Amino acid sequence: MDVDTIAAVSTAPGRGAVAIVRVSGPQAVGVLLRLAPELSEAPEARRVTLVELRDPHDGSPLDRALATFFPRPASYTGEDVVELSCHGGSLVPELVMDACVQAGARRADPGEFTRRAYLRGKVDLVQAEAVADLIEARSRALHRAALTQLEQGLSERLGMLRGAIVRIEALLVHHIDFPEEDEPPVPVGVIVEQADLVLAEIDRLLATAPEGELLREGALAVLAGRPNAGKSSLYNALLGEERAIVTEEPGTTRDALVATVALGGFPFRLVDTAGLREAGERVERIGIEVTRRYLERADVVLFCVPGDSPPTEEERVFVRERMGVPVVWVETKSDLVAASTAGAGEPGVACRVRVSTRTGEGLDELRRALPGLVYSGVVAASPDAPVITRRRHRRGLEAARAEVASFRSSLEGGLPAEVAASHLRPAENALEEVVGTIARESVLDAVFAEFCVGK
Ligand SMILES: Nc1nc2c(ncn2[C@@H]2O[C@H](COP(=O)(O)OP(=O)(O)O)[C@@H](O)[C@H]2O)c(=O)[nH]1
Ligand SMILES: [Mg+2]
Repeated sequence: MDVDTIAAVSTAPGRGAVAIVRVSGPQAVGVLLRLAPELSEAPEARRVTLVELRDPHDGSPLDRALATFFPRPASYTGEDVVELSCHGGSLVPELVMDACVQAGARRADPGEFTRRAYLRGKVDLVQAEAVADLIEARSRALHRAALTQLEQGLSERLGMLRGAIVRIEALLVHHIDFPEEDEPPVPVGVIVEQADLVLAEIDRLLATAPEGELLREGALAVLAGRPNAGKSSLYNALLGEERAIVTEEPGTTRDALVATVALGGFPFRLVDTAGLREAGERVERIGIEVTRRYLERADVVLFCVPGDSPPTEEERVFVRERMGVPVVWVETKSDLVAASTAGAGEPGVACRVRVSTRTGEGLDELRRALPGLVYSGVVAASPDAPVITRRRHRRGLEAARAEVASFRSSLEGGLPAEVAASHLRPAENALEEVVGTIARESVLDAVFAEFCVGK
């Protein structure tokens, strides 16, 4: 195969003690030998070797680095890989990169190392995506789901499903090819039963998709409540930094602020909004409109009511109107008043928490309560069970499900076995495309586009 050799800085840019330049391809060792003329041959495999890196053109010194050679196929990409651990910062890694290019390597595209790993069968497509998730993960929950995918938990499950469909095809053969065979065909009822088992398993996986996709995106948690209720203070406290402006003047937060934060180990997109009330001023009115739009999409609402002033009728109506979305009644400024029962027993309230951003009271309780309100299914499921975290997976499973369902109804409806069976191959293909056993270029482009350079 005629492949070029690629190189990239695999560590994050910026100041850092060490940076790793990764080189992969048939010329990986050649590139190293041109950068480290003191070496006369490839260094020992998978052993760290101290080398002086020099500019391939004029021999001027670039850095002292540690070189590790991973011969194919036992490397990340399945090709010859050389990793150079050089000094970090903005200059040295770039100088080493330039030298690699002079020595014959090409700068890698985003995700190209993992794409090569996929093309050489080192990982399947679901595992490749898990690598991206692992890098992106900011919560332990996504971290865990990604690790399960990396360990092929999801791929194995999809493979088992495909195997079950192939077995159904085999059962049908008796109906199609050998009508005169001595062996009696398997009764239609038995085949339908098998199809039902496949459908049930697909449904079990699909049921994890809503929460699984939230694991990657973060559940939308919207802070709402009257102006001055303490929303922005709570937003800052949950983020652990001063992002929203806190003032004594009502109506300061006019735009919505959104930040991703892990709460109780699960990812949330926390939204601070303008206060809810009929506003006179135009800018504030727009802010309130924005708030309403966020509320419509919210996965959970943190409804803030200051403990030192009783809830109004409008506020109680507001909570009742949040049908289908869990509402946390957050009694704010708990340092100002003794415990109250406001919000208790209020219809629509999923739980009540008293918080104070002054004393920190209730903040941990709130953090712990939130995941259970949004991620209850995933929390309840065994932690290592595979979870559908991507639209791509869901679409593939839905396509497979539709085909198996058509197969089942055709067979039951008395259509000829070969007509019914025509749905099985597309079902298998849909599953294979998720795992990446078969892949269209456009699918690969979409999967690897979200990677960073060097992965
Ligand atoms: N005592 C006390 N005051 C608070 C607390 N949280 C917020 N405040 C004050 O309440 C006022 C309004 O807070 P802010 O977060 O801007 O409310 P928002 O309009 O709902 O965003 C500010 O003066 C805050 O200092 C709290 O927990 N205890
Ligand atoms: Mg505010």
